[in-house]
Amino acid sequence: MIHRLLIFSLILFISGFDNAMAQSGVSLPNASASLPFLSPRGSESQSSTAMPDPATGKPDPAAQMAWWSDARFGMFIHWGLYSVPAGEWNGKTEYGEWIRTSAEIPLEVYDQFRPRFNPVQFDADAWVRMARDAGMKYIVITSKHHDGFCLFDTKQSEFNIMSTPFKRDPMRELTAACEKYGLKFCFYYSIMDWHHPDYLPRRPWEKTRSSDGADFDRYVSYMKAQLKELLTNYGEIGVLWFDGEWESTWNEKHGKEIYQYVKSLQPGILVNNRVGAGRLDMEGLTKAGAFGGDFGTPEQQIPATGLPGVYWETCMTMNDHWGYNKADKNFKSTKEIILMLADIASKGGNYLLNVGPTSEGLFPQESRDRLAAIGKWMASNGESVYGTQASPFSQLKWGRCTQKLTATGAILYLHVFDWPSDGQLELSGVLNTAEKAYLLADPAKTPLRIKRQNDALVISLPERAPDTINSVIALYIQGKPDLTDPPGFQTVFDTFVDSLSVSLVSNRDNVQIRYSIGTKDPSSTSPLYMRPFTVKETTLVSARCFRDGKPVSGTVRKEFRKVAPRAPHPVRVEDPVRVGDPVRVGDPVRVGLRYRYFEGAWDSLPDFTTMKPVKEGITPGFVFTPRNQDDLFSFVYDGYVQVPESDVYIFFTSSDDGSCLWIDDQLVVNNDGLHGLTEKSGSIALAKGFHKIRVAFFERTGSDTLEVSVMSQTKPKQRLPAEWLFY
Ligand code: H79
Repeated sequence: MIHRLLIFSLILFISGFDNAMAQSGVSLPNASASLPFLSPRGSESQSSTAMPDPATGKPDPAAQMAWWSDARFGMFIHWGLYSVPAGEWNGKTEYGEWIRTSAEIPLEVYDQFRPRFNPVQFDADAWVRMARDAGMKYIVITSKHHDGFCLFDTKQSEFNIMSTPFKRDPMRELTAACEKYGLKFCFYYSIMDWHHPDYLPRRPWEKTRSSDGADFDRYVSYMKAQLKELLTNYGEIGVLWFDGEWESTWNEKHGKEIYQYVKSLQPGILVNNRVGAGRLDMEGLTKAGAFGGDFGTPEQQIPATGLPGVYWETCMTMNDHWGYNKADKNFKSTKEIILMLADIASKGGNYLLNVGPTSEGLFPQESRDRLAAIGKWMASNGESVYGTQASPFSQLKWGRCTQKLTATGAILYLHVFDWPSDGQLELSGVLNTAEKAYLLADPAKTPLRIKRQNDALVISLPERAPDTINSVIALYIQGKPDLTDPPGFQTVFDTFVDSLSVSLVSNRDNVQIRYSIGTKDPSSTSPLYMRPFTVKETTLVSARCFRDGKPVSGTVRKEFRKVAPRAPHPVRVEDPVRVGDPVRVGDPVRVGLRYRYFEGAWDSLPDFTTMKPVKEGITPGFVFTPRNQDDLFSFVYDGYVQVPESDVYIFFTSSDDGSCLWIDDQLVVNNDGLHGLTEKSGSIALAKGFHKIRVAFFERTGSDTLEVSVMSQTKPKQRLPAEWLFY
């Protein structure tokens, strides 16, 4: 966790926190792009056949990934028995593909959806055409979701599409249509299975469903038999997309075995990281050292930056459900989706966008509308998405960039989200000679005027943007991109109490950093940055890279604000205090914290004020004792934290599931919600002495962790010491 945080902080500080998305009126998870020149592969490997490495005889991974990486855009389809209730059960309309478990529907009752699944309107040809017309290059469909229902003709279980009134194998029809339209056909397959008698564990609420005689090894054999069917009966499959791997019965050994098995059946196939057991929650990447398949799978989120050396694909719903939900009209706009696609491509990733068809076999109208609109954009601008690499710039004020290397230089695709009002598009930090530029949406490729202004290329644009969402300019440059990002501030804190040490760094060799105080751009005579300097008042610092006395990058600016610390509480102690020592002066505070322990099923932290705890008492720190059960509980810790000096403190909680931290009744860390191990942080200025602290944590199911850490300018990040805690 610590390493990850450091790397992420570094990337964030290098790239700054410019939020171009906010300016464009759309909020995307984050705005910065990737580090230069480190995308997984060169654009030269366009071949879709994986040639074995002549030295090792093993297939070359970059060549195997080539079709997928070039594709950039695919369709996810969630379709199954859950499409019949369409999200509704017992008057509630909040469900999706998880309905069997979320609404606690017994096996026999759920089985009643089978005679009602008859998608007579299903038209494989029309589905694949809608994907193709949207510009999507592959389709990943649920061959079996967590409910265990198989959407294909399997001999391994009765619980499949052939035992519905439909009696057709939609997978066979989709295979044919994908072949016809040139899309790669791919299968989603859930490891977790709430139907198969040998799958373990049972759902906690399935009290009457015995697990006597269940044999997980036999379940793995069942999986293999089904995977064999999927990989022999439907031609060439692009990807096997596993999911539902997080329960305790699945381990890395299973993952490696299944991965090898799948590859033995189709050597060219790609397998996502969820085949293993090392996924880091919804960020979707694999823990260091764990087995991670061929690519990472962020779910419902876009990484803040590119991930050099890592193949990844963000999967995302168009509304708030994967499976069809008739009540969910909360669809993302076409604009949001197009900007996300550009954002993802600029970070070197793929976008797998979901459709949840109805049980009649139709795509919801809202999805059809969006697919058609995206397709219109892709028809003019697809060149800036397919086969591109991550942006070479860390950030661009007006949008995003993707690139393709050519024999003589590169094409930079400038995705302009915010059309400049003065018609001048500035691209800072580019030393290459520009060859030409034109709008991708202009079939005549009318050249745009380009002029040089120090380190920047300035392109003159027509008054009106050709596209209201994202107009793309193809800019041809000579030679390998010679680009310089503005310097980055390495200082973690942007507020301080007394003084702050400010440090700068450039990711480019052979440049000098010059800085100035205030908004004026640093010039060749501004102070040369040699070592960290100290600010004692609120200060705006501007910095820029120079070479041979000439600016070679744009300017970065950051304000460091002096803030007043919150006054301490009138609690005094005599030094030295050791854990367990009673405190003798002032209010009667002692080392430790008060805790309250609750039981219940929550998706986020409830308001505990009116709730009666199951237990309460004193604890030395943030531990889960005493408790009665491993799941469905909550702890609230209250007391004082004694900070050693007046300073700005960053507090962190790392928890699975949700947690929040308050200091002096102010919410500092919001890490709430149902999630795997996730770290969040927040800062607050505190005067030396005692401050109220409260930490609340809840655990639904699965593994449980709560770690509370702290750092200040003078103290590196550490677990919040027990010696600082009092009640
Ligand atoms: O098929 C769709 C969803 O039904 C499925 N994945 C997408 C593609 C999905 N299953 N579960 N979830 C989404 C959310 C589950 C999250 C959690 Fe966990 C499971 C929280 C704790 C256990 C995964 C593993 C995230 C953290 C650890």
